[in-house]
Amino acid sequence: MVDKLNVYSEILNALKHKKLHMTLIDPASQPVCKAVEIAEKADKAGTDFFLIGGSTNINSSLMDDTIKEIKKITGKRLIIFPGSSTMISRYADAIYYMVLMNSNNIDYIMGHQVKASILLKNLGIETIPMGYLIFEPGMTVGKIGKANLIRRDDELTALSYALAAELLGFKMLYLESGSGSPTYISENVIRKIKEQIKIPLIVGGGIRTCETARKVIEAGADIIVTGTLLEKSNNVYNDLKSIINAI
Ligand code: 1GP
Repeated sequence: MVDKLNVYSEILNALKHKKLHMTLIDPASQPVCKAVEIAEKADKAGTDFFLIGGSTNINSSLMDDTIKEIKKITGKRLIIFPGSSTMISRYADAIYYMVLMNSNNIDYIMGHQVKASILLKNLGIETIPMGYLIFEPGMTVGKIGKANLIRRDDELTALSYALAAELLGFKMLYLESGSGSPTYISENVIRKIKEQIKIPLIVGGGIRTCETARKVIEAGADIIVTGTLLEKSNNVYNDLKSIINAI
């Protein structure tokens, strides 16, 4: 039987050999059957992990259905990428236990985490503590999360948050420009942060081409996340394959 409590170790082990790609599936963006179709193609294209979640219109029953169905077609790990404490599914392999560090709303800093803690403990689900930073333009998650958006070129503020994340003991750091963003996290910001922190660095938002993926990885990202590309693409397999090859 696969040990349920080792997703973080699997990520660290995989990072010893290569950069990683994570496929984000937002259950609110399409019917479950379409989410499964996307996941199947992403799996074949070589994605490493699946993130399931989003900012709005998702409850635990939709999370359950989506995760259960995707598990039927892949052996890869499914990690909850929660927008709130109501998006927990017992069927996931792990959850990013995130703190939106630059939120102006205490709910996203310590509210949802506290609301979910007893359930998470009872389910025995692996939690991966993660610092989450939202940059301009932020898109939906920036608005919902009441983020005090970090300017795209503000390396000093970004670095201050990143160091705080590591000093607080977070096991990963996620730099987000927002799903569907027209821009992606600046290479200078990624480079500056990567020089100073040791925890794995995830970058997402606005990555739609292999050129962008390569730039983000070369700047120092350990893991890239793509979501919107897969929802909009007419050829998920090819588009994703070229990004995964690039990284
Ligand atoms: C959103 O970073 C992810 O949380 C993915 O963004 O949908 O723009 O790929 P995209």
